[in-house]
Amino acid sequence: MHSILMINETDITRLIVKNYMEELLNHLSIDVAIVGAGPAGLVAANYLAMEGKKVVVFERKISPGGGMWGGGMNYPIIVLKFGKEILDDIGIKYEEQNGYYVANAIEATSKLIASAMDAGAKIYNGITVEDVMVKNGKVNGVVINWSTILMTELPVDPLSIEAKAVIDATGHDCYVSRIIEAKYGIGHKIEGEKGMWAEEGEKMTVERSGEIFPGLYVAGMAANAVSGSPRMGPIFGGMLQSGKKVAELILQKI
Ligand code: 48H
Repeated sequence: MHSILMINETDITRLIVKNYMEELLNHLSIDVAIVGAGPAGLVAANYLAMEGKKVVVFERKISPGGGMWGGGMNYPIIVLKFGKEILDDIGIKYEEQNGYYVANAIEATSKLIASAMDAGAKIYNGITVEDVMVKNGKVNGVVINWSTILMTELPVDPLSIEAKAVIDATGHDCYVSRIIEAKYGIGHKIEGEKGMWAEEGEKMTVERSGEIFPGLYVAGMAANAVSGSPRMGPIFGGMLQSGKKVAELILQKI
């Protein structure tokens, strides 16, 4: 006898496949593709989605959040000198101590994720951006594949998503920028990050965040590495401000 409470495995499968596919089909052509769901990418997603832009964040791991969950050396606490206005915008609690702002890394990371989604950004996890589309000298989309396919090295071709702007927020690897530098050049070599110097690293990361190739913007640790700036350790204001700056630059253009 069938009751309304009966659970059917194929119902579950149908709902998952249908909902995922419908959403994906609705996001084949978007305003901004963000590569990497670390703090910089998530902040950019927040500010772009708040302005009504169609934004998708592609994250190769199963869990978005990047390197912020672990704070410093896995003490889940983050420290900011600058950028507290971003904590306010997102609703992340903090305390002022000795001229710094101190927040819980788990609260901060989960709220960045939730608020981006509340604002309308989509986050696709388990998907790696393996390349970008370039037409007439401009980046105009991302080339994606399941992370699991890349991990198993199966020879499976990727799919493509068209975007008016792409943000490389892949952190230390600056993966997308390296592809563009190798295939087209960005006017200088990518040196990678330098040794620790928190104050200079924070400042330079924000300064160097922006468009490095037509249609390609770089944010967060990726901007730091592309510009050969000093690393800054677990102080996160630069990451947040970088994501916001890139969102504002893109909003002026699209
Ligand atoms: C899809 C990808 C791909 C790809 C990578 O490392 P992140 O947290 O990056 P940021 O820049 O938002 O924040 C950096 C910060 O966490 C940090 O490491 C700091 C401040 N370090 C200072 C120091 O001195 O060490 O996040 C990047 C995300 C990760 O989740 C990756 O899995 C993801 O990008 N990712 N996603 N396609 N090709 N490459």
